[in-house]
Amino acid sequence: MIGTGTIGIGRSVRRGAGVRAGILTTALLTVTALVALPQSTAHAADTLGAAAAEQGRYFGAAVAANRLGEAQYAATLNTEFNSVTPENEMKWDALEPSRGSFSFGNADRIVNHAQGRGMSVRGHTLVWHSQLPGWVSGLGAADLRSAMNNHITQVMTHYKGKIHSWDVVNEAFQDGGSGARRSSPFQDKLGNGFIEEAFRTARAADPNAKLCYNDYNTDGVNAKSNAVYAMVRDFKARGVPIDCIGLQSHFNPNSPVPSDYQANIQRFADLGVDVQITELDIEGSGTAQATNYGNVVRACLTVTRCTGITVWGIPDKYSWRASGTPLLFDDNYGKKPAYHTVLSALGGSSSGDPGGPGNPGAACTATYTTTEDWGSGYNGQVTIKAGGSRISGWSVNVTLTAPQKVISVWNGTPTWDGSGNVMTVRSSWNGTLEAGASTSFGFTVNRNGNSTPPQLGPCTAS
Ligand code: 9MR
Repeated sequence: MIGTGTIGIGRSVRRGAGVRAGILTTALLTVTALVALPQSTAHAADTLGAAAAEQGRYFGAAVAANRLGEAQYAATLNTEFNSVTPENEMKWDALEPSRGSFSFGNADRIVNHAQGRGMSVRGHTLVWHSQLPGWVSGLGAADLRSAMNNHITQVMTHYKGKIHSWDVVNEAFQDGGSGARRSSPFQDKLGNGFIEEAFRTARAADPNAKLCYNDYNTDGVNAKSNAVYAMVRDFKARGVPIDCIGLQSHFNPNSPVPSDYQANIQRFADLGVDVQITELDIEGSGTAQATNYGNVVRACLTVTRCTGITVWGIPDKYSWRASGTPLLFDDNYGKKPAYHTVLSALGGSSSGDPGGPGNPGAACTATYTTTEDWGSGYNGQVTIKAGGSRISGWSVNVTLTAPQKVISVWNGTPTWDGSGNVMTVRSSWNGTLEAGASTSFGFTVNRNGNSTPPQLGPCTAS
């Protein structure tokens, strides 16, 4: 593949001229890059989003606007996911903190980020008892009704055409065996009809958005999901607009993946609505966590109308349940076993993706140094060191700030993400390292006026 040409020239440059890249060498390497770059697009299904797309699904993540400036966060989001849900930025307290005064800035930031990269957006959430500003709870019935309808209309109009699916109403049912509605300002003052009214208002505001009812502890067949099921059946029978059910799917040892998860997804689908897994996270680690994740993905794929999966965060450290390490990426953005299981359940492949299940103990570290700097450009070197056991391959992401451009790479095989800013360098001839042994790869960058140093992702080993 591309490695042969790139590395061949890179190695000969290194031998002939050392790491010093004079003008002549740089010019030669530019030729190498011109050959290498067009061939270096990512393999179709070696990311979660690409693999899900091949199954006709999306794979999304909940994101926070204030993390988008973190290079590794953005790189992982942009590389792996093709859908986003603002984790908090579209909630009522964020969008309409005081009556009639809307603040769309943070939510817009996420929507713009997603739109610029071809990702779809889930809107979360229009009517919810939580993260509700005090002024809403204080209103009388007539005022509350008009505030609710106005909120839905204003927000959906602002994002008209940009949101794939909206969680119109969130968590309106009680836990436990009653199947009753949860007490909330909406329920208490407007009665059962508030959900129907919210959906009708939503349909009028953006007829092209899919309208979802979203809840937790409705993942298996139980009293709560039965109550939601009865509501959806009633809505469908009476022509109340509803397109989808969101199963949040927050799992932990006390609330494990139910054995009838797939059957529950299927029964909702059979009512004529899509099912989306909207907030997936599963506390745990290692193989047990991976197995649970795999089961969830397979259950969704088995039901045609299960149209997409969103995980509730990217690295564990930013999860609302960080101590339970419930996500697919560790604190350093390393791919966890659960990541590989999900990718493979989606029909993707970890092959050539170091860190895959082939060598579970494999570990490595990557460190960066600038070996030469001539103002308009520089040579970077990344040293890869094997951990406590022999490894047979490694990979590391290098994120550049546009308009910087890598013009050559040696002693490693590069591929680029869609933005052209994130370069994944995999081992080639130098993949096998004994425990504690090191190797390095290098690259030349044209600054094009930007002086930000490259950001290194974690090393993953196989
Ligand atoms: O992950 C969200 C967290 O950052 C907020 O502090 C919290 C506030 O209520 O909401 C979390 O997201 C929730 C989601 O909006 C609805 N379902 C449950 C999620 C986890 O609490």
